[in-house]
Amino acid sequence: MKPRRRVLAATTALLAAVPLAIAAMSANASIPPPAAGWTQVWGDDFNGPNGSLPSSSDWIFDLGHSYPGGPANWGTGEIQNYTNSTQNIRLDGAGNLRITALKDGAGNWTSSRIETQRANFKPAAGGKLAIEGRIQMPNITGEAALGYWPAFWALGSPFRGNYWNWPGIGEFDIMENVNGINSVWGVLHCDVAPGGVCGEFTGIGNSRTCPGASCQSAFHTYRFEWDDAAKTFTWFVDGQSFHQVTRDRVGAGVWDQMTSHAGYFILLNLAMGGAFPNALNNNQPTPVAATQSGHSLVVDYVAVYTAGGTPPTTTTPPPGGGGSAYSELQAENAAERSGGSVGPAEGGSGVHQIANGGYLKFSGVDFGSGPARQFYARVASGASGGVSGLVEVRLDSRSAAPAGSFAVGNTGGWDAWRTIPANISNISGVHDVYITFTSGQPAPYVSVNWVKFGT
Ligand SMILES: [Ca+2]
Ligand SMILES: [Ca+2]
Repeated sequence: MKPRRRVLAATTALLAAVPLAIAAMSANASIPPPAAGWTQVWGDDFNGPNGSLPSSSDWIFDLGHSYPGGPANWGTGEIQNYTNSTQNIRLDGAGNLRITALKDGAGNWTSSRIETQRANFKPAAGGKLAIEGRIQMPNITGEAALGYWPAFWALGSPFRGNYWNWPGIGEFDIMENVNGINSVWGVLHCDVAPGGVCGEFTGIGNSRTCPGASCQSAFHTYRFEWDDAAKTFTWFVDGQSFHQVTRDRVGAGVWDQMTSHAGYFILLNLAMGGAFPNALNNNQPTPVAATQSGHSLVVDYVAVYTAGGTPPTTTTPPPGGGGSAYSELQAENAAERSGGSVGPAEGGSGVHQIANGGYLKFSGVDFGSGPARQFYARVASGASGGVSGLVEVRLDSRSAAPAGSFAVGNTGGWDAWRTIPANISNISGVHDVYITFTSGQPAPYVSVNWVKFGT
């Protein structure tokens, strides 16, 4: 969401030296094999026919001027309308994703923003996580670039479906840039805003010029590493580290708040205007009349790697329930079900169109010593306007008081899946888990793919 930020850190960039222009590197490479000791756990090389969209099994398209019910202008003051038109976002047929900002005849800007379906990128306990992308920023500088704001970044998973818990859930800005300046910014957002240990809305950041050819004229590799053993976050450009934040700097409580949830999702976007580019334009609004339409953020690949550590224990629930509370409990495998119907969901199955009074029972779910404090459900809803209801967690009895719940209404359609978190009272030990559905209207209001718990 990247709210109003970085006014202080940003000023240093104006003093950055202008580097020598060097011939651009090759336009496309494939995802590099992991270094020794590392494993690639996810990636997109953006191979596909020219003019096609990036895969919706990997990416969610963020549309319009905000998340549904989220802060206006994506919390940053950016002015563009995000679309999923291939005019704004497409594969180029040469192995790259291109996100293009366009101004129409009336002066309105459009562009695109995507985020990974997966929202659980994190290192194993004691291990490392790396998020890496090979990217060329929009190839434009000077007055014609005023307002361009490309970004490659990650947000903590509890943000999805909530949208008001920033920055405690954590934000890693792996690569950000504004106004065609030859610099990459790396920033951590955390704790509370304004203020807090991350000094919001600026965050804890640093910037540097791109090595060799400018950030605009060539591809560079931007990488973020999270080391759970050393308790550090480190930012790199072309293998050179330029920023690091340690747990000691933010304190164990803030560190744990942003590292103990289910993990992070990755975003790519090209914003126009907003607080950050405005701040670097002498606090004058951007874009300006001279800002040139039609330039693209070009992404060769995004890849996620892990190394070392102890992987979390995951057990496959036996049919009918059971298993770990911290793995996905598939709705379609519930030991008992009332309401809804089993059907396809996201490549697997789910329970569709549940209404008031429905429930799912999972028998003998093991929370261990926990305690679990988070509940997540993967849900979708095509409910008509005004129709909503609760998804509730109850232990050991359908009539027990809920341990936690969230409300859900239309998510954008019965296939528009979202992971929605809720706080729950501390749970440990083994319990029968009932997911109950309560609404004031009789119409179906929610489909469920799976549920799980987190500490
Ligand atoms: Ca590629
Ligand atoms: Ca399922």
